[in-house]
Amino acid sequence: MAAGAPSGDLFASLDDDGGRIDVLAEGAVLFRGLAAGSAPQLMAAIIEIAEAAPFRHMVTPGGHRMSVAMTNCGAAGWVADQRGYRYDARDPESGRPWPAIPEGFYDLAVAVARAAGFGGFTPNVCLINRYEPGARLSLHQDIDERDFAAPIVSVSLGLPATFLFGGLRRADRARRIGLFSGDVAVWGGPARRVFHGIAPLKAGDDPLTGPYRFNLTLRKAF
Ligand code: MD6
Ligand code: FE
Repeated sequence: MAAGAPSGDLFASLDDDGGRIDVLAEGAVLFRGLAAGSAPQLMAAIIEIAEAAPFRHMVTPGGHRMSVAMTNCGAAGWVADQRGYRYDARDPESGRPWPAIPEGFYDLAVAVARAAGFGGFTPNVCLINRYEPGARLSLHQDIDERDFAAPIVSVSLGLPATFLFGGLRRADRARRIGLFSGDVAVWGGPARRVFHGIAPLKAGDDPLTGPYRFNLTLRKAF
């Protein structure tokens, strides 16, 4: 963990001079810049994963080619195709198991979840999203996991993005929240099923990721 990382319960950590913490909703906590120090190592691990399981633009059951490119690591990976959305133990492109979750991803997710009040988080999958300029993620809920008691830990790397944070109904008005490289969010509890998305990425040149934004989401899928 980076120096100054929050530890212990959330409210104690608010009193530390570690970093800024934004509470988006009950159960949704954003640790600003927490992973900034480890971003180069996280990025190196993403490159290694993508050598074994390349980024690809999945096609949704409705026939829409996603503008976000995705890959996965862990015991299963999230996939979309004509048949639907699911977690699959194998990469459909290669027929091979997905690469393992790097220790650095796992340890970060467990520690940040604990700091947000979710002790005992044992993620077994990690989705990796890559955004190029104009790429977006439309409003969605993450409901393909079996266990909604476990939170999701989300790490942003590279170019900034605007996160759309809605409510429990698709029509609920979404707040717009800036996400920057190194920001780590934990969502669980009542916030676990809120609708959310990413606005079209603005072009830029990040020292670490060049023209891209990456996002890791660590989950307990089953
Ligand atoms: C992204 N994130 O930041 C997309 N889902 O690129 C998500 O869709 C997401 O950040 C569930 C929980 C946290 C997230
Ligand atoms: Fe999501």
